[in-house]
Amino acid sequence: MTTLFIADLHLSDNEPAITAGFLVFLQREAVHADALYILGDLFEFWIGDDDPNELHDTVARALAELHDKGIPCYFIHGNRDFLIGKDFAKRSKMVLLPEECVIDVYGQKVLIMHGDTLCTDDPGYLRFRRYIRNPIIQKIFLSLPLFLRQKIAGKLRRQSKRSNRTKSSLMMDVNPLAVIKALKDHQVIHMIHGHTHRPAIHDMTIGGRLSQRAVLGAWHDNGSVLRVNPDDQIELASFPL
Ligand code: LP5
Ligand code: MN
Repeated sequence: MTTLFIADLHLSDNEPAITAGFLVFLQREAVHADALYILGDLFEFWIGDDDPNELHDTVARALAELHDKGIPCYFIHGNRDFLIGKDFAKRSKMVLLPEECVIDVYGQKVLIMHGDTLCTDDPGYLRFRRYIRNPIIQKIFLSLPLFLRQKIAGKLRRQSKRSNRTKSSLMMDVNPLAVIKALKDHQVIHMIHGHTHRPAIHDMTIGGRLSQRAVLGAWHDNGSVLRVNPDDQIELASFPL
């Protein structure tokens, strides 16, 4: 019995090895799991469920197959694929979860999220996030022709890469106080997130209580997965693609 958590695969046509590795992961590992949680940035970017990209179909079919074998898949949006909507969820048979969610993992309450909102030392990003998460802005964006959406997404990606080069490593990591606040707000001592691409399991003491924050790794040359089993054992593993 195992529950699996992954994030930050950034699937795209430019990285066929990661897609191939993901499909193998679904067929070899996820198929034996109790559930699969994808905590955002499954795709490099997402410009609408109506994008006729074949990769999206391949991934939707593979996830739907997993569901049909009895393994539920849950998804939390990342900062790249926050526009994944009900249509893709239906095609892939994934359950879309809210951006912060407390789940029960073998009797243990765990807060899951993408992790970008914990990066409170990066006010520029948080401002940008507020803007692009505005439902009116999203509606306008989704009503644009696909080629224009593609162009804007490309521009935003280039802009993001440029601005990330100027940000300090500390600025792009989570803020410790934001972590404590999230745990307190949700009254939990366990948290799992991605986004920072700094896979680790951090043990902390908060208010005299042992607490744990697991950070999922991004998929590049290797895949990355967090395995949790009923004996409260958690393992952060990396595997070749
Ligand atoms: O993604 P990553 O890892 O590079 O960096 C993130 C933050 N960047 C982003 C932007 C995404 O990469 C781009 C997503 C494209 C989605 C496609 C759909 C678009 C729909 C839009 C309309 C509804 O999330 C980065 C963080 C980093 O994580 C670490 O946490 O620092 O934040 C930024 O780069 C934001 C900048 O700091 C501020 C950007 C101002 C942008 C102004 C753009 C003007 C161009 C307008 C074009 C129309
Ligand atoms: Mn991210």
